[in-house]
Amino acid sequence: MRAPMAMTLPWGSLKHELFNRGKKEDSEEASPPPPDEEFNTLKDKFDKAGQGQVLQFYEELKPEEKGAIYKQLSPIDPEHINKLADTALHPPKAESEDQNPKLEQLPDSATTSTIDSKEDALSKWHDEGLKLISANKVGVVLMAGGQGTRLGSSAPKGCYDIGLPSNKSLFQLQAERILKLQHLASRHHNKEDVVMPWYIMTSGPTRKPTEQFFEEHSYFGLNRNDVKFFEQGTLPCIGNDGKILLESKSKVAVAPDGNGGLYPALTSSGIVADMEKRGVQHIHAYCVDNCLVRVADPTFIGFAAEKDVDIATKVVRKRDAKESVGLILQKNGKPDVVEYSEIDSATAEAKDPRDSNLLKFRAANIVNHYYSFRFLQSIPDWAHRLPHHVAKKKIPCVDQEGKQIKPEKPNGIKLEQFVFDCFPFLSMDKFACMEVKREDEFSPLKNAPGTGEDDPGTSRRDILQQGRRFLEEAGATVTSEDQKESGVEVSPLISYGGEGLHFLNGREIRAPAVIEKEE
Ligand code: UD2
Repeated sequence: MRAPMAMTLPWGSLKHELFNRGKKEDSEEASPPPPDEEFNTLKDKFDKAGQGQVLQFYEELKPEEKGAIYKQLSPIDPEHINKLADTALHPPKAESEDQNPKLEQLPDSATTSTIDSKEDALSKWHDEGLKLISANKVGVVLMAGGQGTRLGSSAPKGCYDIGLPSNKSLFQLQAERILKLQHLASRHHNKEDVVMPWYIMTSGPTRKPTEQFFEEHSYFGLNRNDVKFFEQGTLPCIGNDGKILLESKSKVAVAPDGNGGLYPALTSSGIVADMEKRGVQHIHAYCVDNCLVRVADPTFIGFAAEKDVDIATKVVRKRDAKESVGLILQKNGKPDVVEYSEIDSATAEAKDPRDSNLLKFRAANIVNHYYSFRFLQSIPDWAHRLPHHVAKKKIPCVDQEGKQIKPEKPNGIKLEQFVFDCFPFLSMDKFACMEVKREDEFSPLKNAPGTGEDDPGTSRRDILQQGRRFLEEAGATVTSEDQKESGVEVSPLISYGGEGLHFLNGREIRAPAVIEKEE
């Protein structure tokens, strides 16, 4: 959760920003110290930028420590960091337009709702989406670099076991939805070898444990050649005095660059090139912690393809004015998102002029986006324009004497980019929004067990209740001794979204249960 005082830095023309990210957290192999001449060049660069403090302990470091900090600092441009730090710590007076941006709901032309769309429209989109999947034109991107601080788990969120009867992790549920969809598309359109490549973005802290988890579970039955891990960039943490902070005498304090780091990473890690090689034209990108996520939802893909947009996004109706979600809206005539950490209460609580029972801004972002391949190919033209958001944080670091400090209150800022900040780069006709049912498609895992909202218990509840609804729609009767255990888990390998359960028609199922075989 970002600190409420987060601010958005204005766009800078930071072309080199795209490739000027901090080095990805490299593997452990030790690097030799640099030759004196190369070290002095680096030192001059940082001294000139007033950031020489990052090398203040260099002489006392061991050779491999010298190599490590040299390697970490080399790709960083201190002048560029100064620009970001200065704007972050001394935000310029926003121009009048930004001061009172014209916020409106999205126009009806850019939105559709599965809740009140006609069945034949939905099934047309669904078939079109399955057809594109069967033609190997669809790829999946998972944003899995977040560190799940609020959840209180040190493992990557996708590894989390929300306590289902099967004990499947979020990663396994998502992998099995991909497997099932490949199978459905193959059967529906009579195609062999249907493959949806799964590109998984990690960050420094989540990379190794994520890859290990997939190895240990043999990629959940997926072909490992079609699962590619890549890493987002990092940005240095900055003290309130604008100085880059040291985590230790030989390491700069860095943090993942936000899920907006997806764009430079897709390009620099060769993922866009891999999509091109495979002929992928339609991409679904989503948030790891939503246990109900319909990975590569054919209805969503078919809808976006039919409208021929560059970006489409799914939304649910905002639960209440305080819910920690971004709001999809129109800002100065462009599609945009106002993040929960940056919204003012008047905007959050504004009522719909047409119906005072409804919030005016109720299209809640659920990090569930469609991209056209052509849009991802254009990343180098615009990624440097993505703004940086500022979060004031307590950042462990070392002081002038090299003593470790664990601050009690925010002592600096982390900079991050948001994945939806490219929406305003589009004209409204290249953008679309699809409202979906919260109970079927959104149950985020954000908070520690027992919180009572957006936590493992609500995730488990929502999956099991959905399974119960699937069975009842298929004509089964679900009974249960205990009201609290009235749900049924339906394996994604048996049903992606409730289809194919007719074999249970007329059957009585005693909850809690797991449906994982087609008798
Ligand atoms: C995100 C959305 C918010 C709302 C909410 C709903 C953004 C910027 N905000 O807020 O509008 O939709 O989710 O659940 O999308 N991630 C990375 N690298 C990072 C940071 C995050 O890959 O450096 C991933 C993370 O693993 C997750 C997704 O981005 O899959 C969202 O991250 P989060 O859960 O930290 O975002 P949150 O809940 O603050």
